[in-house]
Amino acid sequence: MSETKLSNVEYIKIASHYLRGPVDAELHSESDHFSEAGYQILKFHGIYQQDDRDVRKARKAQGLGPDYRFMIRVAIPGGVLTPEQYLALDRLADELGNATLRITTRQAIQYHGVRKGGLKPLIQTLNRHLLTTLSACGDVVRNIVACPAPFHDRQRAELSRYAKELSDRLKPKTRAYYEIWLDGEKAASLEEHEPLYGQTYLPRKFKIAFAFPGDNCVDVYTQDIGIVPLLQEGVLAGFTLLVGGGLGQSHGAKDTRPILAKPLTTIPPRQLFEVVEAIIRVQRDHGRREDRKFSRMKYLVEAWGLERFRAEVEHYLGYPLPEARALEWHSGSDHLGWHAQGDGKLFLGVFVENGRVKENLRAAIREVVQRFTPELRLTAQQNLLFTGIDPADQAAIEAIFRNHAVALPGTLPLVVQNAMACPALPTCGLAITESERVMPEVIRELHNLLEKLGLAERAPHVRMTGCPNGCARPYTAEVGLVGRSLDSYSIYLGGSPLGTRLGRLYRDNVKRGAIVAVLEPLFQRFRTEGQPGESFGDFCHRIGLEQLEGVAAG
Ligand code: SRM
Ligand code: SF4
Repeated sequence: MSETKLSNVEYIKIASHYLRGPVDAELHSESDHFSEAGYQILKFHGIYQQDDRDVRKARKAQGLGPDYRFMIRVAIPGGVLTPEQYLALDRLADELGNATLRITTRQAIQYHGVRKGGLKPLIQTLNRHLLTTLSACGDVVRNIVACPAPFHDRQRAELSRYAKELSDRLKPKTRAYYEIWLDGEKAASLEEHEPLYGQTYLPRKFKIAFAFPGDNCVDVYTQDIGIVPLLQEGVLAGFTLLVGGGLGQSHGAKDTRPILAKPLTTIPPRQLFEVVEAIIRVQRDHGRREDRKFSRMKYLVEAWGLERFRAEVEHYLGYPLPEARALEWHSGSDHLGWHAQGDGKLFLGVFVENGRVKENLRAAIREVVQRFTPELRLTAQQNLLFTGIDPADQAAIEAIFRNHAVALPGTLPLVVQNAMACPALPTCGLAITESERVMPEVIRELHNLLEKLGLAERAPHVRMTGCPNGCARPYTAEVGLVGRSLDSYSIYLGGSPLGTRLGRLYRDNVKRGAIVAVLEPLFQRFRTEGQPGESFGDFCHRIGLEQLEGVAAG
């Protein structure tokens, strides 16, 4: 790491003394917000400083500064919540947030609109319910994602256990979180250590997900490390590790781009933790720290190539890594609707539009949790599973949703329930366009078109984001809509419904109101030329975007 070339955030991390300063001091100041250094360190504690962008201009015109509010992200490994934890999260949304909960694309929960004075009470209450925001954001391993389907078998149970244990092992060890938010005693000595991360933590955020074999609901190729169990005769025989995935790109930085993770190795289960830690160490020591646009591990893997990367991991481990086994996928969809768990119980996957739990939906979920106390699981596609349900309660649960006028999967258009959008405006500081607030309209307009063409049952997976960072993973979708400039979007096509292929840029700068019209000729051609069982994404990929461009122009 060259002294002269570090990015500013690296110096802030060093000066923070293991994530303390200046958050510890600024939390108690009169100000309604934190300094730049405080803002950077807050992220490691799961907090983002934001302002209400809807009122930014008007306030400026009145000579006022930003209306500061905070986003708090609760890290929930594998998205597993007890009913008590869920009800506590729900109460806090009214007490300290904006009366909504936001299920994220990594099985976490976010609060928006929290004031500075609400941060400490919120975190303290979460902690009483054994929930934490530590390392939900920041240059560390983020919330570990795992396929949430609660089928009752040994392999699923083992997957959850590995995900939880890995998450515990990779949490930062600093006591700063306890000192600042939970009034823990100050560390007796300043000789604190982060054995894995060191005092500058990782060069950038780091993401890990476990998929279940064949079921890619977690988008495993978009992770820094994707982990796929190897099952042999029903027994967990190993794990295949994929490395170097990530989706973010910046308009201004030409060499930034989405990249899918590549298969590195297949190892026995007992080696999982040490190999994952060795990969993290390689990124810690060799990832770029001078320019944060190029600091993700995907750029290191690209720059070195997979063979050199593997050799470096082997060097840290002291033993060679075998080749990766081939992977096969049969589904990339979420686990919506009613399913038998295999233990006499049922689970119900409920669609949460763009992950936003609010109003009627929030009331219905609360009532089901209070009356039937199911364990809950958040999905990586922003939805919610109620698990361990007695079949005798099925009708009563459906009645609760009906009474609250909430549509259950199966009664919703397919294209709607397969869609995702990121929060964007008014909370996200990086948003260029709307996303969550306009997706309901765009997706229903698309549904009307698909219905008109008789394609409603062959609906593609559509994902929208308000900027190119890719938070709702638009680049692996069949149709990706990415905020480009004021109310205009780039359209990406040709991703696979299995999440195994990136879409390609089809059109740039399409006004929101014109998106469906631009897609119409393509769906018309899909209707006549699509092969039986072929998805729209596979069709676009087979025909090729250059050919499709001709269709649109014609
Ligand atoms: Fe994200 C930054 C929201 C998943 C790539 N993301 C942000 C911030 C924190 C904006 C900021 O830095 O100021 C957004 C907060 C908006 C708000 O108001 O809530 C934000 N990201 C989200 C969430 C909530 C979107 C959602 O619809 O659920 C997801 C939270 C996940 C979690 O619980 O941890 C979320 N973000 C993702 C994903 C998808 C994933 O991880 O599976 C990606 C693409 C995968 C990847 O990381 O490559 C993603 N977010 C980014 C990036 C680009 C990173 C890059 O390497 O280029 C940024 C910007 C950055 O880091 O500088 C970003
Ligand atoms: Fe914000 Fe962009 Fe992420 Fe959407 S994709 S939440 S606009 S950073």
